[in-house]
Amino acid sequence: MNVAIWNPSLEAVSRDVIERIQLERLREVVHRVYNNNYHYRLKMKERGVKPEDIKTLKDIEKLPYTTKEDLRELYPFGASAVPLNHIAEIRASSGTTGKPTVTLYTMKDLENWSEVMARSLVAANIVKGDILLIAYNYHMFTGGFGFHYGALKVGITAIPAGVGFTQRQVMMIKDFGVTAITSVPNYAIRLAEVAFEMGVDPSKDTKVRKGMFGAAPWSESLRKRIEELWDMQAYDMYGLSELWGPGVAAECVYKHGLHVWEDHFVVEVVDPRTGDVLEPEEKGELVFTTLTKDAMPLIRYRTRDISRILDQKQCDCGRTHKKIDRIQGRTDDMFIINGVNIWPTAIQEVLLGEPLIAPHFQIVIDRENAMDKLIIQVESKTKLSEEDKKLLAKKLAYDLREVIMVSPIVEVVDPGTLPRFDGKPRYVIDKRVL
Ligand code: DLL
Repeated sequence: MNVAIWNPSLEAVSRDVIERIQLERLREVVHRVYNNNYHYRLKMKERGVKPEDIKTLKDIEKLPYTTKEDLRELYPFGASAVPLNHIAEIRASSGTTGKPTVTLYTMKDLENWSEVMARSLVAANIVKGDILLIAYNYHMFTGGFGFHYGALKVGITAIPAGVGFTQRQVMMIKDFGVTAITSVPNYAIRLAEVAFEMGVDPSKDTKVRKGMFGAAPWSESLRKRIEELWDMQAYDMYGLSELWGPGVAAECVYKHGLHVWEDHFVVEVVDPRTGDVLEPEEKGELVFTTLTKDAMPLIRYRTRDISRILDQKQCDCGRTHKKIDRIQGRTDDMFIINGVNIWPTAIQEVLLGEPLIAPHFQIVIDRENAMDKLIIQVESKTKLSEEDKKLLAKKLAYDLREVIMVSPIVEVVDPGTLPRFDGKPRYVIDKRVL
């Protein structure tokens, strides 16, 4: 297997060295926020913890958590640890409710962000010589710029395609000889769909053989679909705006978990209800402490993303940084049907395991006679007779029940009838709250 490493002197060092770097940086960042940010100083005082109390990595557990609500309260610049004239870039989340969360970057941040992005791209074997279509939004979203900065650092040719104008994107893929693409996972399907409409078979008529996808949860079955449609290797990329953006953790060519760049972040997994720290392999909420973020360091930031730290066996790629499992969903993405917790990715996994089904579905939750009703609408790949639709729906309802423990109503609909998303997909329509 072709294993390229961007920065072996930091990515493939012994655990001792990584942990030494982490402890040194952790102590430094805790001192820095305590001295430069009234919010952290107050929270640490409330907990009775001082910077000098951080003597080992385990002592991180003494520190208070930071939440999205904290960041909203600190809008716009209250989470900053540097004077405003040191800020090189300001971004803000789209924020569906209330105030957006702001992320600030100094030049040092942009340099470090480029570094973790370079590592992530190279981990997915996207290297100098590749031509990368960046089909992420380039406005306030971190996807477009993050990949762009990383690509420039590695020497990859970047095409800042943005989202939408899908026919034009297909044309560029063909005409510019694009070898790799990056986008939200569902957009890779959309691109293929439009390519076929234009008489272009992505697996035969394009040079795209690699892709890196993230920004929304996706399943192993969706990965298989993308890989088949494009004849490509598809890798997972994780990140969030509060921690620069993409580039927090990335899959290597072995596709068995995502390496967290541990010289920049300390990762913990905690019980989302109690906040108790969990052991490796135990599933819970990811919590990150930033070690090198300059403008806006974050201490024990609660992501609401569900995953687990994988057992510490060294990866065959040679990297020694800990791996996390693919994101299973968010604590706030999960919905509850008559008391049972369900994540959309579990539904996606079952639906796409069925070869007759296209990767487009919608989950509608409604209430009838005080009971919740789960309706799953899904497109077939080709147009089916009414009778075949019913048979397929019945089979899917049965398969889903086995996995999610709730009996859904499945409706198989014609190809091309459900909404498409160029950005993050919105799979769930909850009519109980409308
Ligand atoms: O989505 C940054 C990003 C851009 C990551 C491009 C990867 C690729 P936000 O808009 O702040 O930032 O959204 C962050 O998206 O907390 C997760 O819930 C979700 N997410 C991000 N990557 C993945 C992934 C960007 N690989 C939120 N799998 C995170 C599942 C993901 N969910």
